[in-house]
Amino acid sequence: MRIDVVTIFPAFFDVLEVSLIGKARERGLLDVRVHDLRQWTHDRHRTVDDTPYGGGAGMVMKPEPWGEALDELAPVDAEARPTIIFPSPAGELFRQSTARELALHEHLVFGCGRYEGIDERVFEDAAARGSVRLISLGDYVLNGGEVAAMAMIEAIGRLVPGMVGNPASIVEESHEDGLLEYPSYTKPAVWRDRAVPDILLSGNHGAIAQWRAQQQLERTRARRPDLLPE
Ligand code: 6GU
Repeated sequence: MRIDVVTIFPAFFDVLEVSLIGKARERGLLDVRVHDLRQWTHDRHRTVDDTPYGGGAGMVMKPEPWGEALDELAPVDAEARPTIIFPSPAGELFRQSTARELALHEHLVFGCGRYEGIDERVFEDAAARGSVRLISLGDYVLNGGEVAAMAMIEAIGRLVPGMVGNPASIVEESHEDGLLEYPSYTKPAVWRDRAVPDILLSGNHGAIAQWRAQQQLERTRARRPDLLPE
């Protein structure tokens, strides 16, 4: 999978090198390229934003550098159309199912804007080049799309076929089956007077599976009742 990231803060993405994604990169499964939006400016101050038409607080990202970035990374006449993702608190919610779906795409382009926004015409221009998605991490506000893009790249990247060492570990994690994960324990069997639940030491795999499923349900009911059907 190829991922292009356009940002005014390329340094945010330096840690991709050392993470799980860094390994995938070395193995050629993931090709992540980070681009400084300012390379597509032409004035002495490398300006990327301006005051909003109609007034109001904050600055809006100018369309011209974005247009040139997209000309290069997602040309209108290309045979393959990328999926162009703009992290935005005004977007659809990012879920495990979103990550699963996006992990199947060949080419993703992330456009990281500041939270006051990008000139609306950029989204229209992008739609001529690929399929545009505005995606939010949740109902809170970050200063810009960078941290959100990092989270999405990690969630998507680890689902790219060949990425995680043991595919069963993906199937068993939180959200993959719509429920929160069951509690985990390792040695020692007693630690600071706290014992591991007896059932896990029983060797009865059927009973253990049943107990874990029950734990998943109880935790989901307690912490995330919104995930359960009525
Ligand atoms: Cl995707 N962007 C910004 N700026 N803030 C957010 C977000 C995204 N998701 C939640 N808050």
